Amino acid sequence: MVAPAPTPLTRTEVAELYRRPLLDLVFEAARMHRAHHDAQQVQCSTLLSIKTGACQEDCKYCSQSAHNNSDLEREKLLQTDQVLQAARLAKAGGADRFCMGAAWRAIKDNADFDRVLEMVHAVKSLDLETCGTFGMLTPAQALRLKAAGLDYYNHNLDTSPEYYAEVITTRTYEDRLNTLAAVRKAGMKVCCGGILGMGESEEDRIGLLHQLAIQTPPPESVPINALVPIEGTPLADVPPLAWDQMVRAVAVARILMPNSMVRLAAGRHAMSEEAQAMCFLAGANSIFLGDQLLTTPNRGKDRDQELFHRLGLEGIHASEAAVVVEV
Ligand code: SAM
Ligand code: DTB
Ligand code: SF4
Repeated sequence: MVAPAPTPLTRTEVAELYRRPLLDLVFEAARMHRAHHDAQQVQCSTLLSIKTGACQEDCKYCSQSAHNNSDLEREKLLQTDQVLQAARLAKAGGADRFCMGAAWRAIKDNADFDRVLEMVHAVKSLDLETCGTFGMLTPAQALRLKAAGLDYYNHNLDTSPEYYAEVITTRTYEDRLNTLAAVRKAGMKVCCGGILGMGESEEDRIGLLHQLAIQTPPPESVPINALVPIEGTPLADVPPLAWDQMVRAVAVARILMPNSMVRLAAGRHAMSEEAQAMCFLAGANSIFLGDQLLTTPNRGKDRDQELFHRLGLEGIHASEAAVVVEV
């Protein structure tokens, strides 16, 4: 007998989960986490902006959009050697994955793309996992990235389909989904999440989580970012998010995507250690490690090492590479 098709997850079900009493929700998520993962282990990625600023997209949260007035210094595409040096430092600093970000609307088939392929290949040869986020890409470009050694492609849905146009007008949700399909088809792992605290409603946060969870298969990596407010952007003065909203989002992501890595991503430096602890309990098992995200500061390794020690977490690797890196 053919098994009946599973009923699709509805947004109402996600809403019910999201609005459960906080401690019940966290308890359930922690149980799910422990059933699918080693709850002591936290995966650590380090970010590098390989091309900074002057981006054509109008993302209202971003320091790098040419439509915004942040006082960010623009920088052309780095040289492969510079990226390789940063990757060595990231490895020595305890990261297991190196993520390269470019402020592009989309990849173009030109010499810059050839250089990015070279960078990916070089970073991969250091025995690090590789991740890239370079904007929209075609199926053919996705295949070239995969062939160069890119393990993960990060491309976020950012928010609910309804709120999307309030935040970005120069591309659509559909555009994002098309790139994600190309990434998947090329055989790379998908890193896809969003940003909370952009003035969206709770219903929008639920909508985002629903969209992530109904992807087949769901993303292997789910970054939950809290908005890092940037002066000169339209979202600079949005009131900060209540701490329980991050915990709820992490917990719901964990329950709906039990096998995925859920990353407590940007915004950790503005969160209390207690709130972060609750996120780890609720199933977050990945972070960005180091002093810098793409264009904004991160908590830094020393503080994170202390936090991991306090919570009994592991995953910041003391690498032998520290000895061979010349700074
Ligand atoms: N340009 C590419 C793109 O948009 O896909 C890659 C780089 S972009 C900076 C990567 C992601 O960083 C965005 O999708 C967004 O989710 C996140 N991000 C950017 N600025 C942020 C901010 N101020 N606070 C939190 N997350 C942010
Ligand atoms: C993701 O979801 N968060 C990272 C990564 N993917 C590329 C980026 C966070 C950027 C935070 C703001 C900045 O440093 O510019
Ligand atoms: Fe450009 Fe990405 Fe920033 Fe949007 S989020 S402005 S696409 S760099």
